[in-house]
Amino acid sequence: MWLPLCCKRSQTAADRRAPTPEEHNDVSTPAPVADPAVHPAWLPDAAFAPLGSRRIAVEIPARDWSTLSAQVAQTVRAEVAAAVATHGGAVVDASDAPDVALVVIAHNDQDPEAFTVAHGGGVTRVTAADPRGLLYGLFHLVRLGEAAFDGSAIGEDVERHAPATALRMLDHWDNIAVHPVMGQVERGYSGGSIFYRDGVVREDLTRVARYARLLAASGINHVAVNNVNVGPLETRLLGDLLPDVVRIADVFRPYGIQTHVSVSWAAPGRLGGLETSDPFDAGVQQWWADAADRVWAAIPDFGGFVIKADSEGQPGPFVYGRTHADGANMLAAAVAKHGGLIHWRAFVYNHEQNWRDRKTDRAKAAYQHFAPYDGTFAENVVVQIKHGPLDFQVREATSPAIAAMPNTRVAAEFQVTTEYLGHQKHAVYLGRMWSELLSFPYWGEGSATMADIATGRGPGGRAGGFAAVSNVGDDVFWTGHPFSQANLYAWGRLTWDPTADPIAILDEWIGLTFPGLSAAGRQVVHAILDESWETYEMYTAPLGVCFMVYPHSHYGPSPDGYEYTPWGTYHFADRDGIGVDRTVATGSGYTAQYPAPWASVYESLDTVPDELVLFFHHVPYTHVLRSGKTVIQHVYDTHFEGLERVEASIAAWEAAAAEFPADVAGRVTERFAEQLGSTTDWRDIVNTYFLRKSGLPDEQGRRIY
Ligand code: GCW
Repeated sequence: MWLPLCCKRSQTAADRRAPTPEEHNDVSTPAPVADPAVHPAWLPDAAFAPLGSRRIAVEIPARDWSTLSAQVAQTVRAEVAAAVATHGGAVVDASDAPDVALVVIAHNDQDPEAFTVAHGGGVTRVTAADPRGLLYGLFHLVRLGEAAFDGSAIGEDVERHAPATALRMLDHWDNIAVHPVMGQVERGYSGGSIFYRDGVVREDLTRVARYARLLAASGINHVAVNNVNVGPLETRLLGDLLPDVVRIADVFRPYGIQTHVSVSWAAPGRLGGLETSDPFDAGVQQWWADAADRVWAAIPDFGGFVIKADSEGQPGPFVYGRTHADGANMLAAAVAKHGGLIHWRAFVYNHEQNWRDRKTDRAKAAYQHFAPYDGTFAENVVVQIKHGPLDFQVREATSPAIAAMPNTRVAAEFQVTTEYLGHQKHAVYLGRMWSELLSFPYWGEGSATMADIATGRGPGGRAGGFAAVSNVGDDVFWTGHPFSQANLYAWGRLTWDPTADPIAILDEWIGLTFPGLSAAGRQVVHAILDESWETYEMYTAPLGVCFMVYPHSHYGPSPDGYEYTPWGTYHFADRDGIGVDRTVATGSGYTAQYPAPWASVYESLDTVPDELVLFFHHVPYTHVLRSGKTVIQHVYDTHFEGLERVEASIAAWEAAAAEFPADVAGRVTERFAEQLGSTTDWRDIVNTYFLRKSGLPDEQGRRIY
């Protein structure tokens, strides 16, 4: 019998047989049941109405599918069955005049996630070589709505859709044990964890199943389920808690998602009682090989390990005088025979710096630690590098390390959770920011972009993919601020197609999530979010200066918050000027880490883009930007305008709120009240700080304290 997927405890090799035709026709996969207590996000029932009112044929031949593909096939059938049951359509045979045909056919398409669409003779036809592609094709139809069936969005010519990369990942920083400082979810602003509660893995993983469905509908196919800061309890996910990982993987698999676990470099000691973690020690190597064997025996399609080593107190190979390549390659050898991946994070820097030391520049760290080892990492190591050299700031330069490793698989890492961007209390849409970063041409106009490098279209042709920290928790809206769902959605969509228009993605999200909304209502959400990243930048740290936040919480304005701490991020403001001199000529020399033309573009004050001027240079407050304004006047103007923009958003929201479901309206209104107070603090504290430091008044004589 084909057990309901949620009840299957583990996969064995025997499970990898092809399902029988009866099993294929079985729709006992639990249909996605609406839970009124949880917001449906971009998959409300109404989104399925155009599809679900059609006559739909699903043809998936019985074949020797992997367990993953076989279960996704079941999901496609279950989704279709649920949609037609709700919206009055029917599941029909291919010969019985369907309106929609979802077909797995022998294809020479090499990509199991690709699909094609075409519309002709009144039939919308989706084909794929593998059920996984068919699932993405199905969600493509859902996104298009009516336009998928009337010939307007899908034409007669066969159109192929395929993801830019096979590695489209979300990393959870969820802790099993509630961390005394970081809580259940590190940098989580959406309640508790959907996986864990108070020291145990949840019995009921229904939320995880719903999450898996949302992720599949946005394009995500890999999830790491625990924090990269791995505590003693979380280390046990490789040991006695492995059955819990099996349960989680079982819930993700039907939606084509592979599960990864973050591991601790100290695991051989913590779990195996070994006295060393030296990667050159045969006992350590054996311990990891055994651990990998155990994990893959339990979860044959397990994705691999994520590791944060020698970073912010996490142990790593440095203690043994070994390099990150030594460490990563040892783990890679342990998982290679299982087809596993090692995501080795490049977030390595000295967090015990002395603020008096003006030579050490944290921005240089990732490049210094990793670039020299380019070409020495094993084929199944993905070096995961944050998009900027610091830490997910609202504005920082792109990481030069990403472009420095053509012979290494590099994944670009982003943050969907808004650690430095308002904690999902502020309405901030990140699609436009990510899109700008992803399209950054590392060797100048028209050259390979960050997205090209990550997807294997860069100089060395190696694909590492995309990873981002999730913003989801057990909150009824998933993301605290209901509008922060747009970020999760956009992340998935951009990993599938990093060249997609982020504003079109925003509109797509609005249309799916608020199906009954008038055009005016949709326009209000659009207007609030459209340039909200720029707005947030306006009222927070100016011109790429970074980190003017309260230490630890990273929320709210504290201009000197990090200035005299060991974390190594400074702005050096004095009475004359501000900014970090990262030039070769007079500063830390960081600009030399970039290829041409950026090394010289950033080096010179004449060519550095305004928005990054304080990231690269220390300048007087009277320095005239390319915009024609002085730095000081830019600071004042943007901070006044930033708050005005938020006030305008609030006014627009208040006029439209009644059109939204009461729960959404209530939450958004509450968040705006917080955002208004916080933005006012930002404006006044940053302006006052600059006025007091510089003594230079605002040209417009506005009130500064
Ligand atoms: O952004 C910083 C966060 C830490 C986080 C770290 C990382 C998981 O403040 O909370 O730790 O980055 O990326 O590892």
